[in-house]
Amino acid sequence: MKELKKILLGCGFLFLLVSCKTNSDQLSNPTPSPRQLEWQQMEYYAFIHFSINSFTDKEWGYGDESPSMFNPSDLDTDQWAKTISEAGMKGIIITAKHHDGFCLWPSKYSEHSVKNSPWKDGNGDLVKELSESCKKYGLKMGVYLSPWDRNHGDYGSEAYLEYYRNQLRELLTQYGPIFEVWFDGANGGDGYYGGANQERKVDKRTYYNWPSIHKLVRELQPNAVMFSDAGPDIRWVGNEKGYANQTTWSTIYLDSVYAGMPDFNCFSAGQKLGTHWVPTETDVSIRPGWFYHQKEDDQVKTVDQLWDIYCNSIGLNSNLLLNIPVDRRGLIHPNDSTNLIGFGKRIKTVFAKNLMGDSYSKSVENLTDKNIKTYVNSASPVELEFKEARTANLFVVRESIIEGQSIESFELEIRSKGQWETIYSGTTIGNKRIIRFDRREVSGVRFNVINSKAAHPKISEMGLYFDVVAK
Ligand code: FUL
Ligand code: CA
Repeated sequence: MKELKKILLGCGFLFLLVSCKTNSDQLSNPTPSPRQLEWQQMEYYAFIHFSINSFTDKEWGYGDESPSMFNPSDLDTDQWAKTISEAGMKGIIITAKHHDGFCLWPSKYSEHSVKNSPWKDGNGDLVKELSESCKKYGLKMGVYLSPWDRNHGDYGSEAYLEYYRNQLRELLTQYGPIFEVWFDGANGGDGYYGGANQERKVDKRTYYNWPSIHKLVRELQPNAVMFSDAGPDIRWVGNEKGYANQTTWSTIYLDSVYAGMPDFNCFSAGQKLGTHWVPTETDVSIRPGWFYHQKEDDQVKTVDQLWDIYCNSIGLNSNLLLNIPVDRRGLIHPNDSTNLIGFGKRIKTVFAKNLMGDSYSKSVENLTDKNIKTYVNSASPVELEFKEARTANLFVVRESIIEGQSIESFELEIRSKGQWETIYSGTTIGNKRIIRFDRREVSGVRFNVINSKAAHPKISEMGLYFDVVAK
């Protein structure tokens, strides 16, 4: 209740802030940085939660687990990378250290790591193996390094921050290019803390000295984007279910940035006149938990469920970070890989052919060239007619986000059997909007922008597709 009150108060405050700033900021038009733009085009990549929790059947380790428990029998990061690339994903973010503090690489600053585990007689480096597999399969690699550490005795003091930054330095200098650094905001308080077994609360806003951490990442990996509840580069979508907000602005008002902000709920839709470009990322697990639990072997999300998530995350101006809990052998379980590969095939099949390619309209070239730099100005409706009707049930539209995000409401009309009909009214678009509709014979498409920030919003791509599996 107290939490809810805090969130409501926070939202109220933000509302005030937004209404106060509306007039003065009317002309602000934030645009993505090159690193954000590159990240946004990745759209879909994997999260891997794998650590001691995979062996203790826990979601959050207390921090007192012995490294001897980490003992995967058949760990094979090539199997992960191969499956993930077959599923159509573009990268992998690994939990290099989760809240329990166990490190998947032999950090020279800690004994609580793979170097004291039976795996490879303590000579293994999982982050290194993964970076090599990613390279082999053309995937990018990202790292999750939990700010909260329930193992470390210094957690809560200045000395721990030095430790945290040292670890970050190792991860960002020893394993090649890193595309994303993931700062989790979770902090439950109690833990082992080097044997103290205490509750340690920190002020999430001030304790970590976020500016020093952001500076370090920029210095060591200038192309990496940083995720937290509110940025600086990417923000949390606000839930772990896989569904972005129907209205999703990539722009937000931002006064301070730190992982674990209590008012993150205010950020899920973003703000039309926001002053910073901080798009959302949707994180969700293919199973109920983030870590592997045998009892969830029959609860792996189906291809249909994953497809629904895809359309409601990537299709709502967000990127999709899909978690795969690697099992105790150190492999992606067959139930997960079957659905992942099936899902990859579904995506490939649906988007194999843009059915707008042969329209009469001259503008179609810029809309179907798969190049986000070319666009049409949508001051008047964008209307396309086809020589012959074709069966379709899915429509895609993209704004030229290089120029910012502008459209705040639109209508989609379809001509079927000679009749125009408005089949969808929506709000924001941004990087991509996917609209599914019941299959019909389509002989024309008309896209009307109703309201927009710019007088001439730019549409960079449009597509009409047929998903044979859907109705
Ligand atoms: C949360 C964590 O507490 C979960 O364990 C998981 O890592 C998820 C992605 O983020 O905040
Ligand atoms: Ca284009």
